[in-house]
Amino acid sequence: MEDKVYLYIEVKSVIEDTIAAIATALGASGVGIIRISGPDAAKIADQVFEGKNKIKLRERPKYTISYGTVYDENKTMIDEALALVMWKPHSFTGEDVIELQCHGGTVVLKKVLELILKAGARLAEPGEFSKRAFLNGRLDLAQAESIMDIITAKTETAVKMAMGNLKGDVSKHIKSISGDVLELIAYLEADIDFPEEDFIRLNEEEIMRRLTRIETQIKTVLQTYQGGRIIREGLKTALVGRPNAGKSSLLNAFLQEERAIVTDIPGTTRDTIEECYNLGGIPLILIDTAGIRETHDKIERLGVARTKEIVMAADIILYVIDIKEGVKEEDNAFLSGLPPNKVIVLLNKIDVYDNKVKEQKIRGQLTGYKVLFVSAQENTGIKQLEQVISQLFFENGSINTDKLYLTNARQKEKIEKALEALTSAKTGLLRHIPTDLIEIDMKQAWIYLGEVTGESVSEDVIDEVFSRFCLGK
Ligand SMILES: Nc1nc2c(ncn2[C@@H]2O[C@H](COP(=O)(O)OP(=O)(O)OP(=O)(O)O)[C@@H](O)[C@H]2O)c(=O)[nH]1
Ligand SMILES: [Mg+2]
Repeated sequence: MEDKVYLYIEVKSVIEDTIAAIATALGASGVGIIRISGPDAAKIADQVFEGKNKIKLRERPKYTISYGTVYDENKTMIDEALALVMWKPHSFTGEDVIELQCHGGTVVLKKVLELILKAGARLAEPGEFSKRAFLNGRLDLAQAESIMDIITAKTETAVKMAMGNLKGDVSKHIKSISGDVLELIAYLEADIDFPEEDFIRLNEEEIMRRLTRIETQIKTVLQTYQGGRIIREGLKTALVGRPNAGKSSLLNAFLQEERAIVTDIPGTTRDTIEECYNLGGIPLILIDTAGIRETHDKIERLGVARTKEIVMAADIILYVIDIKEGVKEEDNAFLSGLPPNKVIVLLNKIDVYDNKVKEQKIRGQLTGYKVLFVSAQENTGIKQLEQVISQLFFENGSINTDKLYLTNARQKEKIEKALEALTSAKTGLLRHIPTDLIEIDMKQAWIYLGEVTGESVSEDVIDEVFSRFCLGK
């Protein structure tokens, strides 16, 4: 444990260079921003930027803006720009930061960046600005990770949730749990170190009670991950079935536009089509696939193979059957290979079908599956389908945005490991093994929880987290 904390301190002390990167997306746009951060930020910026008022940036008060010109080494004008100054520690990174707002063209921005690098800055690695913010104590690790969630959010709900995490919702909760773990460790430690002394001791029953309470809290956090991941990444929903069942028509019905080609020729869809649809804040990633059948057509065969891959990775499989055709052998064969809890069977084309007797028979053939009757053509049953989907994943069928959702896979993994360590401590306690061995498990749990927020974390973990960020963030 000490090793890890020590490493963290060591990393903190090595920031001495100044980094720069283009912080905005490259392409034609009104404004493009270059961010410079580090002890020489102003000195470097002063070499390429000249304010109209002739005042050096390093002499400007914090949070001021200067209008001026960027020149190259031959005093040739490269661009007009605005320079923002932020002195440490009052900046995102906690260091001196200069931001140059130039015109947004790729060539101009790259040229200005090149000049800044020549003047002594180093090109920032992906996520390095955020990494510095973390190392300078501006953000903890879980908060830093939520920045990427905000950038990549697919719906407003996802942004709202990521904002909550940036404010520290996850961190606060995890820190409170890890505080309870630490308190228990302190009791155990006192018992080991001062066995003779007279102080309030926790008996085994009480230790077990507290361990179980912590375990329940951790489990509750972990349970929110499925919902959190869906809000962040979207729910992969595959439309699958035999050719002509109406998969592409259903995609179009969801999107309310003619996105996919629909014909009465079986085998119309060859490649997969993916579209995002906002289902009350849940990003539904609808994937239309090639109808499954044995075929000699080379392209169609590849399409069918792709359908099978998509199905394996899907969160929900909407298995579409043309109700006029009924359930065929191929349907049973395909359905039997799928996990029933992921499948919703859609009996499509009810607009041209009113055989109640046969309907009952079809239902009987599909016991164990959720079955819905729909019509892509007349848009019947789509709302009901939406409700069924949201109820599968969220209590009361809707997202409670006030609730904490764990969204990050790395954080989840660490919390799972903390849970394992706690469970092992409980098993040890039941077997009456010596207290110092139980304490080892407890400390391990505490370290894992600390790795979520970055309180106890190694350099490797830090590098791993920030390498997933985009350039300039
Ligand atoms: N009456 C009726 N016809 C439908 C409905 N849905 C689809 N169809 C028709 O069924 C035919 C096939 O529809 P598609 O959506 O192309 O079927 P698909 O499952 O995507 O077929 P493949 O791409 O070949 O696998 C078309 O002629 C559609 O107009 C429906 O709800 N009612
Ligand atoms: Mg199709």
